[in-house]
Amino acid sequence: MNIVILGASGYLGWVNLMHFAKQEHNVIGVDSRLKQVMMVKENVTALEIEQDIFDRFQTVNRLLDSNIEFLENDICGDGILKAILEKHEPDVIINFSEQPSAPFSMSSESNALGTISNNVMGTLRLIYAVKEINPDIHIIKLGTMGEYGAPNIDIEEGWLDVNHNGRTDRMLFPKSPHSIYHLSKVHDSDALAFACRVWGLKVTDLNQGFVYGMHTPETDITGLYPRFCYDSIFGTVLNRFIVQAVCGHPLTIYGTGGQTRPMININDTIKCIQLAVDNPASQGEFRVFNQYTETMSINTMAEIVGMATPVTIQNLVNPRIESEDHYYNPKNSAISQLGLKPDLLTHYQLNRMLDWVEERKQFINEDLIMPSVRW
Ligand code: USQ
Repeated sequence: MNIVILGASGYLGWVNLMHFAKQEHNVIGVDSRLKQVMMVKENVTALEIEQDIFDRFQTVNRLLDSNIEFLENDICGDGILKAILEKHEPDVIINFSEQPSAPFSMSSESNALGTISNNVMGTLRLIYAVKEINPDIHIIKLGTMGEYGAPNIDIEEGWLDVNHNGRTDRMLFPKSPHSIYHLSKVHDSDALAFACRVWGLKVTDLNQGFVYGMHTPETDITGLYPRFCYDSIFGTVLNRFIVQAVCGHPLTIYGTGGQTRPMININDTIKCIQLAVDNPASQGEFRVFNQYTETMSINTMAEIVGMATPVTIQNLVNPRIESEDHYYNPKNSAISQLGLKPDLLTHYQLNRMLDWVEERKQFINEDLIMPSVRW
């Protein structure tokens, strides 16, 4: 199979790239280095010391006996993606190539505009490229559970059966995002649903919870880990708590910590994407998976970390506008029906992560931990 992975050097793109390359697929990784540029702009660093991306790909090819091709391209550019599709004839395109941070998107008007234009334009370029070059290509797109917000009703998987004034229809589930970043993903989903409805494309939209961890079978073989952020802009909450626990910083609970969030281990992300690749959407189908394996309040996360290692806790004034006490009952049966066997957050998982961070403790910059962006 020919697989194009957009956003191939990012936290999720990197581990998926290695996973598919090891299976002897033809894998083409595309990345614009946007994340590195943003990290320099925000003056933050990741915990893993980064090699040059071309060196990294060569190392993976040597260690996994794979033949990944890396293209440094911005898919928002005119004709770039069409040329890639014409040359490499993918069966599936997996799109991770988006500005991924809610705080970054809320840090200034210009970063809000940059987030919307990068993410939505990339999605539209993808739609037009697939429509014109080969509408049979299966698009797998990373969306987010944050598109739904926290409504006071059960959250279905993308679609809702509505009965209104005696008539029924199946409609896209209403969205209530709480950051410009999450809003950009709502626009993406709407655009992809449109492309399925009007042009018959086939799309799987993965509404993913926040991801934690750094270990996958391929990182264990290669020792090449994904970019692991723990700063307040790009780091996700559990990864941050683990770093904070290791360096003895109080765990930064925003507000009361009563907010409940969907989460998924990085290795389960790969398993879900494999399931989506193996079971493609049908022509004209806009298929949505709620891609998370468990939900937990921020307080419970902090307690679980505290059971594995001594921690102190700091309840900060919440820098975000979000409910800290809410109903939350999203459905996620699609991926389990396809056969996902999840790796939940166990003490084994937690201790592995703590050990990995402990080995890199000298690189932790505590100045990056406290939140710097307010909504
Ligand atoms: N939080 C804390 N303390 C922290 C950091 C975060 O209490 O030090 C809280 C936040 O207030 C929020 C929750 O933890 O309620 C999650 O925050 P996050 O920064 O881990 O994740 P978020 O901004 O929601 O976005 C992340 C990813 C994004 C993905 C999304 C899935 O960055 O790419 O789409 O998780 S979801 O959680 O469903 O929105």
